[in-house]
Formats: sequence, structure tokens, C-alpha cells
Amino acid sequence: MKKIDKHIGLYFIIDGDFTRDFLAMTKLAINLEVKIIQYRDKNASPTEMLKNATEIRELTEKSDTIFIVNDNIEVALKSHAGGVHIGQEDIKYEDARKMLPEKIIGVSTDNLEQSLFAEKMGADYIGLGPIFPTSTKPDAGPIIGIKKLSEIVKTIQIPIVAIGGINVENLVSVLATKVSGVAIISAILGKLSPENEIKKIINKIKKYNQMRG
Ligand code: TZP
Ligand code: MG
Repeated sequence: MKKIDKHIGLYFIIDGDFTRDFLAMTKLAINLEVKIIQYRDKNASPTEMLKNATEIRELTEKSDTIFIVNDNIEVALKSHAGGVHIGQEDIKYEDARKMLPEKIIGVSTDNLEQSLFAEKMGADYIGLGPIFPTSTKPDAGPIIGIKKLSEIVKTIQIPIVAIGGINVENLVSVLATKVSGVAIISAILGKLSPENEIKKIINKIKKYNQMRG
């Protein structure tokens, strides 16, 4: 099972509250060579999630795009996804690891202490946020901001994916902290053309990396 390297770039979250066209979004991500996609569906039943995750998996398995399921370990396991993403209020990391010994496990954190703990436990990456205000997750906790983000990035060794309110306009300020990736929902799925937004984001990341050398 492939694990995650430091250069993630765009981590595209396909959120069921924004789109039900999971397969079109997955195809888009694969064609545009997005490294990681996540299926997030807070209002779906486990059965529905399993159906959607299985279909997404059928597309990603022949590609280089890593597929992560949000919240639900059973769904990640049964759909043969690449891994799962868990929050502070979801299943405990140790229990998740027992169920998915070989797979990628990402953990949501919103401060340094939680990030250090997730790293110590053996998480494969951290989803740190919210960096900026966001209406996508109303209970997302205090805004971290760029300054704190860059401090946490300096301290943590495993890949950090920044999340929350990231868009084409503020993207470069986030990249400047040397995060491994940026997880984005509304700035892609809330737009008329998700395809164009993904292209814009990917191009900006590419340009930024070339400039940085
Ligand atoms: N976790 C912290 S903020 C957030 C999640 C899932 C929402 C991110 O969505 P958006 O629309 O990219 O701000
Ligand atoms: Mg969760």
C-alpha cells in the first residue's frame, strides 16, 4: 500500500453537501492528476456512503490518485479505499490503526498539541484547520491563521494539509508556510466550474513551486 509523500499539492475533498456527482468529480480529479481526493458525506447513511465510495474506488484504483474516506473506517475498509481521515471526535487513532494496519490514516487537528499527539501516535498526515474562516464546517473551531500554521509546520515532521477557507486568492500565503498540501471544498465545489477552479489552483501551486525552486 502506497503511503503519502511530502508533496501533496491539492487535496480535493468531494463533499456530498456540495455535489452528488461523485463520479464526475472523481474523473476530473484523476484527469487533472490530483494526488489525493477525499469522499466526505456527513448526511449520508453508511450504506449510501459505501455505495458511493465503492464507485469512486473503481475509478481511482486504475489511477495514481489516492482515495481517502472521511470519518467511516468500515466504509474505507469495505470499499478498499487508500485510507481514512478521522477527526478528534471520531474513533481513536489506535483503534483505527488496528482496523486499517496498512492504510493511510489522516487526523484532523486544530492546534500544535493535537498535531504533536497525532504525529506521535503514527498518523500518516495531519489535516490542520481552519486556517481561515469557513462556512463549510460551522463547528470547525478557532481560526489558526497563517502565522500559527507556519509555526506548526516547522515543528511537525509528517505531512500537513492545511484546510479551511483556502481559495485561489489566499493560496500563495498558505503555500509560503511550506505545508505539504491544501485541502479545499467550497472554493472548488461552490463554483460554477469545479474543473476551471481545480486547474487554477493546480497551476498556481505549480508556478509557486517553480519559483521556489
Ligand atoms: N475541517 C476544518 S475546516 C473544514 C473542514 C472539513 C471545511 C473546509 O471547507 P472549505 O469550503 O474549503 O473552507
Ligand atoms: Mg470526522
